[in-house]
Amino acid sequence: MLRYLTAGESHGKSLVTILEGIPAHLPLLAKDIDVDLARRQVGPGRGGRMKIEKDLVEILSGVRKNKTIGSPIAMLIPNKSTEFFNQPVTTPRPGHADLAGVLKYSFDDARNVLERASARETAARVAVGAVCKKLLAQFNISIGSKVIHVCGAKTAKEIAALVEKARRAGDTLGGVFEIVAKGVPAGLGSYVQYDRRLDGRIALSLMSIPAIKGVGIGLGFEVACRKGSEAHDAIFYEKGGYYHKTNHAGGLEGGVTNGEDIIVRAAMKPISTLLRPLQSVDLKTKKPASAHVERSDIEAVEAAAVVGEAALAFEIARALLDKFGCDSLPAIKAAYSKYTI
Ligand code: EPS
Repeated sequence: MLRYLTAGESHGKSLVTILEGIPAHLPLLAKDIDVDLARRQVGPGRGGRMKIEKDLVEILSGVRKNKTIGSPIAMLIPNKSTEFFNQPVTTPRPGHADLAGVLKYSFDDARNVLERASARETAARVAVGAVCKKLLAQFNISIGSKVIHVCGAKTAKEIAALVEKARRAGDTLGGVFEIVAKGVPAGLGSYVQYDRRLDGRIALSLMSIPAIKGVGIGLGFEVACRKGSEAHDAIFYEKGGYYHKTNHAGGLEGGVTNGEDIIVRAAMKPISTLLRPLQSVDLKTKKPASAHVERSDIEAVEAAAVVGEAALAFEIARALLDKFGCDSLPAIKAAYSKYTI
């Protein structure tokens, strides 16, 4: 069974993750992971923090002589920026976990909440996803993403102009990104139980990324407006294989992959730290006050797309190992090639 946990606060010493269930004999170097960590750091709306950090992973365990050995892979990503860690936050930001977390844990300081709720945690998820992508590449499965729009702006020029306008106004932006997995075999996931449906697992993984408010597979919400004859993908057969000429289902039918590309979109809300803050309430005095302002991004849709790739990579890798075994890469490959013949 493939699983992972992350730990670490945004301005604490470091982020850590333990990924367990990656089979033995997979070639793995830290630089394979650092490529995706770097991709997560960029974008026209990224703020000051990303100028301070240069996210690099240290693989602490699970790898010997540049190959996995089947044991848990522990990874560490240090934080350079730790200066806010001891500063209290008493005016929760609307849209952030600040108030809900303070109420949940009976805190009088939202710092205890925001340190962990911060999207900084997604660096650890990207490290996990990068390892999963290395595994998937062994089966010619690749995952990529693109930004569909940032608050309606589509081209790089339009996005840059909109970000600049928002920056001047002390405001923030959200958007939509798309992730596509190519080369995924039919038959991953299952319809027999709710928690084995791969579409459900993908939705959970995507929706749990901070700031994601909507997830759609294939046509997503648009499918509700179509007639059945325009919504479903007709089935064809040629040279020993079934195929579809359309992919409205986004590669998943009944919670099972159908051999087409997996296509997922996610909607991200605007970043909740506004430089021109919304009204809030001071946790100590209970009097009206402006929400807390700290350094933040204007928008991070490009970064969220990289996190989305990691989320999808993990879920596909987990489903692949569920089907073809989990101990040794050569044994899994042998099972896979028998299945695909
Ligand atoms: C982030 C790190 C954070 C923010 C951002 C994402 O760093 P800092 O709080 O020091 O500026 O830039 O966090 C949020 C958007 C959030 O809601 O917490 C990162 O590494 O991606």
